[in-house]
Amino acid sequence: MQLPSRSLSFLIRFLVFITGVAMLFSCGPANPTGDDTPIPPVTPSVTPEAPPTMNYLIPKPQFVQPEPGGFSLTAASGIHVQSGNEEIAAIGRYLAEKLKPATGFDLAVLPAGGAPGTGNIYITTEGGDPALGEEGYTLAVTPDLIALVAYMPAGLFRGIQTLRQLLPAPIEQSTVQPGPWVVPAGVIRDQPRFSWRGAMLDVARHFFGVADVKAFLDEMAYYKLNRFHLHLSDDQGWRIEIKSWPNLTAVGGATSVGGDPGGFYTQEQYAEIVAYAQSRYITVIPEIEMPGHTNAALASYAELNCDDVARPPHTELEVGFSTLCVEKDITYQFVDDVIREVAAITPGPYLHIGGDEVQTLGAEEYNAFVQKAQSTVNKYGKRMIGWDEIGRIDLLPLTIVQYWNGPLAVEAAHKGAKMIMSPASRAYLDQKYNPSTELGLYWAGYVEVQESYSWDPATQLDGVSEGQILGVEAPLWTETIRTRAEIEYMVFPRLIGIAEIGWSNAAGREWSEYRIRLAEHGPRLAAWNLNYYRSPQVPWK
Ligand code: TNX
Repeated sequence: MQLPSRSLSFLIRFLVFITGVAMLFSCGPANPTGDDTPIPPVTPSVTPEAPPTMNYLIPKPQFVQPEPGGFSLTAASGIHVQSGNEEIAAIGRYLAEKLKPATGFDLAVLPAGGAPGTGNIYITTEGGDPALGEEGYTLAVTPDLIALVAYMPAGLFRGIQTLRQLLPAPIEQSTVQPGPWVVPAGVIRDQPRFSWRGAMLDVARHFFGVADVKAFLDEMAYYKLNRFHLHLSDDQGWRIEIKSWPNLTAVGGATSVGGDPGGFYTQEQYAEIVAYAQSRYITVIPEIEMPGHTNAALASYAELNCDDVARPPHTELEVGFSTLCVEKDITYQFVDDVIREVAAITPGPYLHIGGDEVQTLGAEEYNAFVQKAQSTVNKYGKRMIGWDEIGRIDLLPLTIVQYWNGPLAVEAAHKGAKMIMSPASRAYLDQKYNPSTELGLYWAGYVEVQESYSWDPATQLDGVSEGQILGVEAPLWTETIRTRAEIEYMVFPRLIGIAEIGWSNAAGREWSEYRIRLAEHGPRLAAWNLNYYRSPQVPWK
């Protein structure tokens, strides 16, 4: 049976805005059309009990209205996607792919001519409320139908993560599980607090290949993160092919911290990462450090040094000693070439130039250099981002400052710059959890799961208000991190809390409640074989 889509959007508005909906459902089967059209009975006639998953969503949605009963997903359920829209069809296929391993169901993805009949999933932007913005969605689950409606496809993708979390935890297993696969009934209306919800991976100190990055992106997507910052160059390694300066990877790409093996992405591999991220509605932000943190470049090309002598490779942890030669024209040719090539393979609007920890330049030299880099980034059509230290220069109106540790970012905020909040003492994923954590550093203090969750971006810094803050980002620096399992240990579960800080309202966000919800995610992380840190602060399942 086909329901006209106008009736569906009526249903959703009805569910969201009218009170007393619970009664409607508790008095017998609901008729989703709101008219008198008969609907076939639900099979099986006794719905297995719905799991309490609505209470365990992370990030916590803005509005949740539970209803009695649930929707049973069966092998006969279809995923009906708005017809004539390939982007939404791809989102439907993504959902089918995520549900297949544990259910064993090969769910059909079908073009919908309006809302489908009983037992199906419907995914559409038709009737989507513009007030939901780019990433908001409404998920209405009745015993008959799952209707996911958003204003934009990104909202549908975020809503699918909610749907995955509403299913019982075994849905994340990679082999067929017994089920049943019941989604609790109710209405969720949700949208993010901040537009910037990010994670950073340092592939310069240790290199991680495309497969590791894709796994990281999948984990980010599950928690509705939308910015992936790739730290592509540093003293110890250069990780992105630059066709006009091939030694950057031939020489600079060969090293890592501690003499470990190097590596780099070809431009094609980088494009593969960008496309994979895009398919998960994640924007990639490439970072090329300058003028400091550049020993790998200085080792690759003698002419980038003021004394024309190539530097030896640097595989120790020490920072702050290196700088491009800011007096030479060739340096600005280098900066132009690198930014041009990286901008050309980066569809997102941002390019990060680092700019931190330069101990070997005077303030004037530093300022003049960063000012020029800013013009170059702009010339190639991107918005520049830099760490705290760029707060010293005259910033263009669209330039963004990433706060990590110092007062200079606050200075930038006073000049009107927008900010990304990555306070080291809260958001740094490379800081040890406690004194017995073997991996990681501890210069910003130990960051247990509670510390990384219990803060608010809008009140973290005196004199910086919510309106200036784009959002949050958690960086993983990899001086001590060599393997995917080690990444997982430092990132999880802390990144999950950062994702909630970025998405959910500050009001009502409480560690004592969050830790219970987080515990429920343990079996999901375990189903992915994720090597997460079993913090004693969390009552893990
Ligand atoms: C500081 S954060 C750095 C990085 C290090 C990190 C280690 C920032 C802008 N600079 O170069 O990897 O500390 O925690």
